[in-house]
Amino acid sequence: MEKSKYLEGVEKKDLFAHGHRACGGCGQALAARLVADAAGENTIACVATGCLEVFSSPYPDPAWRIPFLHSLFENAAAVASGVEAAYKALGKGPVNIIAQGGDGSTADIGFQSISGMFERGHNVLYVCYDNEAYMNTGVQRSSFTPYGARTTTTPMGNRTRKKNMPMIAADHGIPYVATATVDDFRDLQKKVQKALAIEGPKYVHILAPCPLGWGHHGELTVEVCRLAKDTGLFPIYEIVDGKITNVRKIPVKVPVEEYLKVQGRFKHLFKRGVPSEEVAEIQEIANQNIERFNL
Ligand SMILES: Cc1ncc(C[n+]2csc(CCOP(=O)(O)OP(=O)(O)O)c2C)c(N)n1
Ligand SMILES: [Mg+2]
Repeated sequence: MEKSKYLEGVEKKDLFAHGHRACGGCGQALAARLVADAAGENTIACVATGCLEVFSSPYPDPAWRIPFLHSLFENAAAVASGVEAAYKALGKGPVNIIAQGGDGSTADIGFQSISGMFERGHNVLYVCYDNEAYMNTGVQRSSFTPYGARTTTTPMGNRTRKKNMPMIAADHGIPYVATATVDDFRDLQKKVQKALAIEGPKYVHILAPCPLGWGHHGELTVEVCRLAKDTGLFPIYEIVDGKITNVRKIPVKVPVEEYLKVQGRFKHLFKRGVPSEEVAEIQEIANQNIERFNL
């Protein structure tokens, strides 16, 4: 393939480089880059349909500098399982295999192929980029959409609570599960490397704010992550061999209002600045997390 003009000057170590079409401030683009660079060159990315695949793979300027396989919306984990089995059968490797998908892919349509991959014990890391809705097709609700959030299919605010995927993953008995956000590069990359060093199926769940779908300014993506953690709405922890460990303690607890008010998707919860009763419900969710994980 002819080298694109966009590739001039790209250093070899940028394994997810420029040449992608993500929106400014896209949490998922940042996360994908951090994951690729943490994993290193000896890595194969198996990516489900979704924003990441669409903005990172257009010919002739793909952002990936590692082998990249685009699967369907529902089967990144099944494809990654096949790649791992093929490497084993051919006696090749070792190689890092990272299945990657959005929240819709992970929580909903790809759920059974992830469960199968965990249950069969494939040596694959699954990374979920959680932007809490189906962004690629126009911000429809997924089962990771939080309570109260407005999406195009929940115009009055989502009525259900977010599915707890890290716990569901851990309950498969897999050796490593972790949560991370894109405001703490070092923590995220350490978790990817730790996961890849462990034999068997691993799951890393990354909160990846979407300025378009969440209605925050792109430059606030990192701040939004910090607020998600400091309110207790997105707990940071690892589960190693079934035991919750390395829980990030909240330095100063922040009321959920601070998190909700910077995002357009929660604007309807404040009538003339006054919080509605849904805000109290969301605070209750945060309080339950604080208690459950001892944040
Ligand atoms: C079987 C099937 N149904 C629907 C679609 C359309 N589709 C493509 S991507 C997508 C949403 C992706 O959402 P998510 O996994 O959260 O990723 P995001 O775009 O938010 O990063 C949908 C509904 C599809 N490609 N295949
Ligand atoms: Mg999504």
